[in-house]
Amino acid sequence: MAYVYIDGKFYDKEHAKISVFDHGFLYGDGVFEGIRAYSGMLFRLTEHIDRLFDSAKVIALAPGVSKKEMEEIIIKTCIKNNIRDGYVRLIITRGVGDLGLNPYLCKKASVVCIADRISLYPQEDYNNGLKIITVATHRNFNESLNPRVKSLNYLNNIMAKIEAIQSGVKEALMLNPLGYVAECTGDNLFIVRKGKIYTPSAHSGALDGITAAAVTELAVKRGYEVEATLMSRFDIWTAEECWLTGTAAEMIPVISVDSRPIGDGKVGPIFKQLLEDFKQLTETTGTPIAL
Ligand code: PXG
Repeated sequence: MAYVYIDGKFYDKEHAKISVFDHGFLYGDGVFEGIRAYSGMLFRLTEHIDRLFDSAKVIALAPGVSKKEMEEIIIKTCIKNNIRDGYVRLIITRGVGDLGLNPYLCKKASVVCIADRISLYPQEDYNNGLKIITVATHRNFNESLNPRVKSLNYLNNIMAKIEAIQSGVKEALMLNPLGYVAECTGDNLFIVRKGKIYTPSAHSGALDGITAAAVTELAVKRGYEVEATLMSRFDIWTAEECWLTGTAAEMIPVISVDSRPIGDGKVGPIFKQLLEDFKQLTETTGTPIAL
């Protein structure tokens, strides 16, 4: 039986419900995080809680709990669900309000925590690599809904995902409004060009990926130069390697972008090396699931 935390109480899965008047449901007004547990430890928990609170701050949403309390909520939910390896979905919604946009009429934010399992792609995609395409749906302007906000309004990414799937591939490369490379629908992107590693810079229209930061640290430790920069599709098409990072997808190789094989069209050596380092990191570091 799975138990879901909602505003201070646990409910079994069937009874875990939020009001239809919650602005998270009515308007996508809220923020979320996805966190992984490996071997009884929550990977980069502080970073996820910090990002959640930053997202909330940007949309002027008071979480109603402290960061310390949020950490306890996550750990308690994992314990309640016997999670040692799994996935935590943490949500703050604007809360119940009127049938009108005004968030100031919502009395209190709601906090929801789900601890479950997640698997985005079959193992063969991790072994052989993904083929992806650029889609026509761009990431939002930073000045509208900044893609650094992990908000409950994911339609921008869902529209891109629909385009990819309708074209027969599983993931979409998204550009920013100026045509520079931003990210994929739920993952950050890396390439290797002439032995150096590149990823789109902070203002390119991507989420500040926590997995991406970890992989960057690992690459630097291995002696690679990693540059966060403006990237165009030229850089990707002519790269030797490409891969995606994300909490849900972890690290997944990309072997073709817009029908151009990346490098020799096979999973590359730098990816394989960093994947081993990443597995080691996730198995040996993190916040223990214990109170
Ligand atoms: N970009 C976007 C748009 C994301 O949503 C990432 C990059 C990777 O960030 P992290 O910090 O996780 O390395 C994300 C995160 C899902 C799912 O259900 C997606 C994410 C996280 C958890 C679950 O597809 N994306």
